[in-house]
Amino acid sequence: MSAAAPRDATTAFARTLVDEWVRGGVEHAVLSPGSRSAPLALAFADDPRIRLHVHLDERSAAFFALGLGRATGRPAVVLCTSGTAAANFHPAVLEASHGGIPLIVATADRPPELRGVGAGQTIDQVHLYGDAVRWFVDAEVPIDRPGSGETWRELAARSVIETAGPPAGPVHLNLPFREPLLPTGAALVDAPGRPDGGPWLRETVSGRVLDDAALTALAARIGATPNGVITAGWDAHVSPAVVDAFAATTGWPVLADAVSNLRTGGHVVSIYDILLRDPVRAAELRPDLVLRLGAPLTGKATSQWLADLPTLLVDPDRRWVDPARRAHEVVDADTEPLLVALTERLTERQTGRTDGSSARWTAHEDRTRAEVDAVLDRWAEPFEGRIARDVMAALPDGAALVVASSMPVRDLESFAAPRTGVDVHANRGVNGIDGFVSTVLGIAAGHDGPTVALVGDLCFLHDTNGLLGVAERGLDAVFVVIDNRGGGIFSFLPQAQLPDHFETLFGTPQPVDLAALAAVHRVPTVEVTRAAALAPTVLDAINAGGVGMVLVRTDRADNVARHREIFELVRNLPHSAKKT
Ligand SMILES: Cc1ncc(C[n+]2csc(CCOP(=O)(O)OP(=O)(O)O)c2C)c(N)n1
Ligand SMILES: [Mg+2]
Repeated sequence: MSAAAPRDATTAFARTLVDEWVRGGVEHAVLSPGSRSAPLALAFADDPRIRLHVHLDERSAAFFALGLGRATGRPAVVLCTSGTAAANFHPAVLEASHGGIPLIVATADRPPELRGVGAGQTIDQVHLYGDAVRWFVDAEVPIDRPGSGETWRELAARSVIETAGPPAGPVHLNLPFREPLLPTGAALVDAPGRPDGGPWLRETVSGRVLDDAALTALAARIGATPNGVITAGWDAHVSPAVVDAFAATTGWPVLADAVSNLRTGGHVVSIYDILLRDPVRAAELRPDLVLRLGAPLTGKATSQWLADLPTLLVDPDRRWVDPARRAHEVVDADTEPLLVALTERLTERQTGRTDGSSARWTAHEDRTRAEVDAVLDRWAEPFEGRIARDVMAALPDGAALVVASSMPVRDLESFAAPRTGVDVHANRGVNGIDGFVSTVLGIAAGHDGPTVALVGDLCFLHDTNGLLGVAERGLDAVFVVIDNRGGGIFSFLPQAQLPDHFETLFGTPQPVDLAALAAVHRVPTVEVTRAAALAPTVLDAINAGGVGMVLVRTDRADNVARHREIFELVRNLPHSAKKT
């Protein structure tokens, strides 16, 4: 190479981005093969501080990166080549956006002179994901000019800040590269980072706390209401101990969805979804005020019961997740400090309420749960509600449970008992049944303990490309697949009464042998045929290590019948003698 050879800007740019991302806390990169993305692919591969995951299918790659973001709270970078590859990231970008998950999306692109002229593998990637991203940049082609290094560092460092939000969400860097794409061997353009080894940019953030007057007014309102409830959905961002202390002080129960990670503590009610299907109890238990933490509860029965009740919506990120328009007042403050401050204020007025509604609820919780559990325990054949209950109960402390959309997330809400020690994850941002296998494997890659998934057959089938190469990834995950041969959820909906169309348009059973399909990917399957065998089989599969499947077959019609039997049983339990 002669002394006059131009310095290599492309390689320097790629290595600078990776260095800056690492300084910002990025540990994982996920990529799919391609040529235009080669500069960054090589920079990731050559940096020992990065754990690199390569996935053929971009849709799977992006969901894997989403899973990493879920498990670690830090962004993974997902990289692809130009063209339709970038479009395959879209579902995961949407879930990251609506689910509030950090994710740095890097799409390689052709340089400007090759756009709009019919060049191969070229589409318009500018603002490809619309307003689903927190930040978009169509970067400049890397060139050697004074100050480029600083621009590159600022780009990567800012992407880390922007993806953290609040609210956290995806950012999109569209990165055009001009050939040559591989290192030229010439000296690199100089792009030194901060000498202390830290990121180029740091952000100072302040929490959102209510001022004194607002806090006093809110505490007065809550303190004057003995008959209130707290509801906790996903995305609540508060620790169970703080919610429990607040519940103790107000005397209010915590109706906690399993996906809130708050279904633990002495004031928690887990049986509400079944309980409130009984119109008599639903009327008896009607509160005067609702404090909502995180997203709404999942089940329809509870959400209808909550209609028209005065609701305080704690919404620190102003995400306005209030599809049924329940909110009467939006409280714009970080949940944890808000509840701590309210608990202090309320404690000054009184120490623990005895006239709160919590006692009534917990009596129902104990009694109704025992009745429901006794019926479930008597059913020897696998029942989907019991599967959800038993998987949650069987997990060792430190496990992550990833629950799929459709019936699994609903059954977990209806049937899982309170417990500590499990991190529950679900793609509830847009409730897709896509990308699930990859999300689970991404969570497994970012989580220290065992990872177990609860998923229906169609959701599992939707993303079996996520299993490509799984036996070589060194991951541990157990997929508990409920094979009811189709979409069991639709049997609960009015279309179940359309016999001419139901199976073809909604049930859609797939003629696939799931165990054989898993075997193609060298994933072993154990089939469970007795309900009582599920928990020990899941534990065995965890202990075996690697990725495995536990298959449980159920019948859709029988499943609906047994759900209804449970609801009927609860309606027929003796009601309290007291007339309301
Ligand atoms: C990407 C996507 N496509 C379609 C749907 C609509 N959908 C919701 S549930 C469901 C069926 C899921 O079946 P399965 O995973 O077997 O769970 P089950 O209903 O049997 O519990 C479908 C197609 C969706 N939520 N997401
Ligand atoms: Mg199914």
